Amino acid sequence: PIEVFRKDYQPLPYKVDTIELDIQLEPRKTTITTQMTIISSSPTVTLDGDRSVIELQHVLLNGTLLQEGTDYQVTASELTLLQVPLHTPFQLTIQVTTIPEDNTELSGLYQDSSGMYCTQMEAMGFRRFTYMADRPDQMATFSKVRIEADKEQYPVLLSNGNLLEQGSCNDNNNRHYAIWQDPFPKPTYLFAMVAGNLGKIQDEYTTKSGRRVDLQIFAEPHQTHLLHYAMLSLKRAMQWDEDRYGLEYDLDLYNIVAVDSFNMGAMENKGLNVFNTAYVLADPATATDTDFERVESVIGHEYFHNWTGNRVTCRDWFQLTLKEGLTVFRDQEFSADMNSAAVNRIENVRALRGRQFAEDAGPMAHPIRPESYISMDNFYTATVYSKGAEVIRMYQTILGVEGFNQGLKLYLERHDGQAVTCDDFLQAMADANPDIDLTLFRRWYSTPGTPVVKYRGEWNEDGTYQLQLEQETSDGEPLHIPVAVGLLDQATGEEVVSTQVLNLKESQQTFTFSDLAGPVVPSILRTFSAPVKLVPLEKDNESLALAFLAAHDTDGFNRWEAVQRLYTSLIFQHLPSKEESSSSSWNYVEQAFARTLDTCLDNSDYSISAYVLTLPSESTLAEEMDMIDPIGLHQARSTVKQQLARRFESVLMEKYSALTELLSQTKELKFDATSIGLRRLRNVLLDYLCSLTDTPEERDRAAQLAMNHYQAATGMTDQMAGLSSLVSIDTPHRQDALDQFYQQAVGNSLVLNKWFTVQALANTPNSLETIQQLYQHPDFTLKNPNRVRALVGAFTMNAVAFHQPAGYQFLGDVLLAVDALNPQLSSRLASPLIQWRKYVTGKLMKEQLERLLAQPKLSDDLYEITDKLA
Ligand code: B3K
Ligand code: ZN
Repeated sequence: PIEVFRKDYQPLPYKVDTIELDIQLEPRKTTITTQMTIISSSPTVTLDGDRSVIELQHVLLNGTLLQEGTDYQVTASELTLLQVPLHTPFQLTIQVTTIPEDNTELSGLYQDSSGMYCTQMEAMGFRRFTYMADRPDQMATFSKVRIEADKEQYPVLLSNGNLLEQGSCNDNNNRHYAIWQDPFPKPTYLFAMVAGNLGKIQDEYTTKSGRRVDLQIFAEPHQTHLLHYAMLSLKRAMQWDEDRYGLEYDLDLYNIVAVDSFNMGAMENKGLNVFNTAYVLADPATATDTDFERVESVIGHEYFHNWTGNRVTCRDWFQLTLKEGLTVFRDQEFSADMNSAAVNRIENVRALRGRQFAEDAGPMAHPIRPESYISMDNFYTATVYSKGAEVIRMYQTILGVEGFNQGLKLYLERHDGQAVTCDDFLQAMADANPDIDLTLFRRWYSTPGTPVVKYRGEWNEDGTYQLQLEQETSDGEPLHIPVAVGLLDQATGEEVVSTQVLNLKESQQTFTFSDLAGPVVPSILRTFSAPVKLVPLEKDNESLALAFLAAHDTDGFNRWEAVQRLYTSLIFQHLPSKEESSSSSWNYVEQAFARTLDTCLDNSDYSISAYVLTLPSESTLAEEMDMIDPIGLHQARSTVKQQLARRFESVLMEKYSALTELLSQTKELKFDATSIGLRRLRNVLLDYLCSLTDTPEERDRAAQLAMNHYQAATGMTDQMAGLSSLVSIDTPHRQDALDQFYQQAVGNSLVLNKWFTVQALANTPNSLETIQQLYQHPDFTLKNPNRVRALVGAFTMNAVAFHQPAGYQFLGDVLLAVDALNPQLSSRLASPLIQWRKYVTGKLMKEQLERLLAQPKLSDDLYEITDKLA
């Protein structure tokens, strides 16, 4: 395997100006003819191409057939032309053949399980399609893309841009063709084509300057009724980008295609997004509220890429966060505006802590702009995406919304049509905001690891309050950290200093607040203003202060955060290694829980209440530990959950019933923030109530409740909540409900995935056996990444099933099987082993890594991950 370094970037010595593609789809033999106009300043031209999937047929230069050996050379990954005209444009024609039916990696041109042909080119799939300079700074105009296929089997033929022409083939009436043209130059990774038997829904959108855009979303014909929410989300996203950033769509057509076998969430190909079905298909009967939220955000994300990614793209793949961090930030702001900003922030931070913090603390830690890679596909990480989005958010926090918007405007104007770097982005932000110094801020792009910010406050009798902040970073040098702070009066709980942003730029800095009437309690890092860990320098009164913030903080995020911290310390006291637990911890939690529960129906922030009542996840808790005992942690968390359930059983039941009543008042299922919040809250209460299963009577009661919940459910959210509770209870209802759900899933692959997941997550002593049986189930297949994630991905989150010798062994077996088919998928599935050093069972986890490394035929993707880990 070859490691590529950021510092080695070199511009290409030639440029491909225009490309014409002719794609002939025939069973087990696709022929691709590429014609390009090239101008070169070097006598040799080297193109990328993967000989393991494409077979070179011939090469012509200005119409003359070239000879292998004398005119060109081919290696496993390159085609080199040995003598090309200098500084004058020449025509290169290359013909290759390939068998998309055999492409199980789902990169390049492949066939979906439904039979349609589709492409995934990012990051380096184009070289698995034909020979070309397959890198993002090579932007060419795809002036003509002709696709030809069997008319009956593949009635729909799509590519980027505008449809120029379509019709039957003269020489063969069973075949037809379509010709597409994309007026915008683009890198290879944004090329796409699709051929299939697809149904669609259509709509239109008129941009603020009057461009009429046709919107089409395609899926398998029996699924088109599931596309309406995606269409609604698309129109909202188009409107929002105009309103918020003045950005309009730039073609007359916007196409989206839903594909069942897809490695990632979706792909922003110019004018032709390709989506994983899981992020585009949704209706109340088959999708949960979270699925709906995800459809909205991914539809938004891919749409927003049209400006941040497509119009302005990355110079090289090390700059990936330039488009991904920025676009995730944009989709987060979109979701925040469409739903609830506070809820959205909590969800995003939960995700960041659960995944990115672990990545940053382990051997795969990398800056948001990595320095090297073996397989670029391994760097589509939580760090590049989620931490990258936090870095963009910090610009906005430091510059203010107006300053940030000016910077973004300048960036897009200055670099429209270019492939640029993170430095260019920072420069635009700096130039648009000359009064603010961003010099130190640059270090966020090169510093891995989660910084720790420590604080200590001191109240003085002269009415001043001094807040001392310290920072620890992975290289010991300071970062520019915006710390949003507010102060609350200790006596009244009222906010006396509203949120202001302190710019922490040194290792240690003291900030003074004056004219205060009395002692104050600080609320620090409001709305999580920087991706750091916040810890007090003195632990003494921490819980007291947290309890105060839990009750009084005006910042919704920090109120939630305070309660989370209280839960965390209580849960940690129940770890097997801890001998004592303090009653004060329990009292603080009890108070905060009681207050939230008592008032949870008084205002419409149901989702916030739901999240406040939810204990931190095992992965978030694990992040706070030096040594992780996963089973002990799982039990400690369960114990606290049961204690709370027992202590508050009657109130939980009372609120549960009240919510049931509220929800039953509206007949039709609604998906506004309030309705989602009501369901979310009721399902959290259900989860507590169903955790009480110590005695046979309790078990019966819990099973009955869960079964009723499941059967009375009006949509997938409640159905899944009922079923999730039920599968963890030892009751005959369990199998009945699962069988019933299976019947319901027939014909819907996404619902079937839920059937696998709910069982893989079940909290039962023999869950591993169940999972291994499901692995043999006729509906299980390694060829569909969604199915694999539904079972195996979920399995690795089930502590009891996964963290045992047989569990690790099972993951090792699966990784080997998957790696032979789909390396992108296998390397992602390996990430639960990432922090083995921190686990008490680490030795056993490492054994699996070593076992993988000993394999002769490991993919580069999985090799890179396992080698770094082991
Ligand atoms: N840009 C794609 C990711 C492609 C992944 C390649 N392994 C999805 C997105 O972030 O929008
Ligand atoms: Zn993206």
